[in-house]
Amino acid sequence: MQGIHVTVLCGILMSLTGWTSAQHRQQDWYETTLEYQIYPRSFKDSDGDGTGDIKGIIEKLDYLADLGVETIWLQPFYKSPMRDNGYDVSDFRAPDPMFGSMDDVKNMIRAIKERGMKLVIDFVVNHSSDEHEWFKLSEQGVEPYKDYYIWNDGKKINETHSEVPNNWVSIFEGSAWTWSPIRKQYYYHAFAIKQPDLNFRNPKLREEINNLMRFWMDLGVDGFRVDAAKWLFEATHLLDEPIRPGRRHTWFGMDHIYTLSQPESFDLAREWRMTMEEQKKKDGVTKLLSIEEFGTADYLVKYMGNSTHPGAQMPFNFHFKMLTYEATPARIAQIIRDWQKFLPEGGVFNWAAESHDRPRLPTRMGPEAADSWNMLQILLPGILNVYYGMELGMEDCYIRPDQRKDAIGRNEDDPTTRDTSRTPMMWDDTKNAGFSTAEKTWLPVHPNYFQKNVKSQLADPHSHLNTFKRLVKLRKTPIIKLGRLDTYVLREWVFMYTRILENETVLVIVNLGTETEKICAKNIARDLPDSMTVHTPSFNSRFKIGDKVTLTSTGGQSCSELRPKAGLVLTNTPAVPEPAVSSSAALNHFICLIVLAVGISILAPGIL
Ligand SMILES: *[C@@H]1O[C@H](CO)[C@@H](O)[C@H](O)[C@H]1NC(C)=O
Ligand SMILES: *[C@@H]1O[C@H](CO)[C@@H](O)[C@H](O)[C@H]1NC(C)=O
Ligand SMILES: *[C@@H]1O[C@H](CO)[C@@H](O)[C@H](O)[C@H]1NC(C)=O
Ligand SMILES: CC(=O)N[C@H]1CO[C@H](CO)[C@@H](O)[C@@H]1O
Ligand SMILES: [Ca+2]
Ligand SMILES: [Ca+2]
Repeated sequence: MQGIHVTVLCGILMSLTGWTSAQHRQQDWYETTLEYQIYPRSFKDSDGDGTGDIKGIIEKLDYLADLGVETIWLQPFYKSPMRDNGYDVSDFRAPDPMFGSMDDVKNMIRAIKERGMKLVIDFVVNHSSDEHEWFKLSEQGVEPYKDYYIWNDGKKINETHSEVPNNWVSIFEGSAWTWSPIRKQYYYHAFAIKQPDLNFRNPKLREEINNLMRFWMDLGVDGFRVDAAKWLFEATHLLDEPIRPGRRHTWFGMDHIYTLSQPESFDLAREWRMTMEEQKKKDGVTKLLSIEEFGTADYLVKYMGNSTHPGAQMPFNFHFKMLTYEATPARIAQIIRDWQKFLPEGGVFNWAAESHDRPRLPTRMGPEAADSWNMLQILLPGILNVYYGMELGMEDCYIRPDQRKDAIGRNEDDPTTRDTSRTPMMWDDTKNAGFSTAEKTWLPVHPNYFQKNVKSQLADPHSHLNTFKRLVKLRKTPIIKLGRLDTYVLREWVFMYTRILENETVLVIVNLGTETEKICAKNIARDLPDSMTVHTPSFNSRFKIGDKVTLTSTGGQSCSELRPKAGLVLTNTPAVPEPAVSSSAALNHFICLIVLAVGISILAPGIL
């Protein structure tokens, strides 16, 4: 703990004085942060009701700190009637009792800070629940709430009747307009009837949302993640949306040119960032704005703004999440190069290969590829988002229709449910994987928990978890934080990249195919040495830490071979690297302590 405090103090000191290391630009905390995504229902149940909660998260913070997590992203925990898994918020300023009390939230924030970690929370402001106070007051026409939502008279048919304003449909059910008998107008809802959309064209509502951000930042929250930002604005002209030729008048049959991805959402991102920059002036800590919208890199970077008008530092990069075992190294290299090409100056990369909306990596790629994909992600530059359980190689779990909770795929004709990747975290081999003492958990625990759990993997030096931790340690060294990145397609199914800083090289090489492959890396990256040392092998690679790997077949040597789905992290440092604390980090610490001591003696001479 002491070390953490010194680091935190030094971080503050360095950012206050603008002091940077002689060699490298000082990076802000978010630029390389390892963010761990917690789905609160599924992480840890503290009270035995079968559902994860805030106290459960507090219990497991030491585990996360030990894992090397720097930022926690907590998915919705707000008060909600839970018609859409908590994405229908009835109070944006309080947790749902299912998850705990406001005191629990405050304790959690304090406990996160004590461990030197940051907290980012989900911000679900496309709509509220119709049970939210704002909606009830809006329905009654009470100011300032009157225009917090999108109201419309509809098309008048005769004296007593009107019909919906246009052909817009909701993704969940029928028309996107629902009649309020109280207000005698229609309100717009892109999702369920119980999820009226907020009106971001109303300055009063926008200020209300800015205040909401201030409320959470004052409590210690370090950032917000805004999911599905393409839903934030709708065109004001209310023209009908085109139905695609030969398709039906349903959400999936239409082109959503007026209800999705309106350009105003970029302005809104900049407005939110301004609110967050104001807060930074108060406490000196940069806040992280993360915006999710599916799109190509050139489109998503628009959310980042520019140096005078900054926007979201993290427009969520979805591209790895969509890949399956069919994704070729050429495709992976292209994703990385697109981001390299479009990233604005001063912008940072972000990566995420799993989420609560997609099947987990080992399910999409094959369980043998778990370590390889962790190598691939963890050693890239920028922000990395890790979905809980990824460190264990957790797989999707079959969920029978009678067990489903997701609003999508709840009925039997619709096989798509996202519940399969939302099952409880697996802590040990006791009942319910140590997640809960309940008879029945909210979703079933994956039956493989007796093998794949934190406790057993911590005890096994070759487990996914220990490999993950080793990679995370390497991630925190200067070469991964600052080194240059070059990607290569070595063979049709072998992907590799190098990270180079001064005279040091890290080579990540993964075989994503189904055959054993020769890895003659020097053929395409000529500056590489003839052979390198294994820093981290995947569990299925047959290599050990410290082994030599030959990368060329010149001079009577023969290139090493890599098994299907196996991966290696290689270095050019001869001895087995000890990435824990580099000497320059130790020196920084030392200088900081001196500066700190001098600072204290100047500010408070009485103490020393
Ligand atoms: C108005 O239109 C509605 C719906 O078509 C119809 O049921 C109703 O009888 C009409 N009322 C009058 C006064 O014409
Ligand atoms: C930065 O973005 C703002 C807002 O879009 C724009 O007005 C301004 O011209 C941009 N500045 C530069 C240097 O591109
Ligand atoms: C890199 O240079 C440093 C300083 O000259 C030296 O100590 C170190 O051994 C070199 N490392 C490699 C991998 O060559
Ligand atoms: C920006 C925002 O709040 N988007 C939300 C819109 O609604 C869907 C469905 O509830 C959520 O998943 C998004 O987070
Ligand atoms: Ca609980
Ligand atoms: Ca909207």
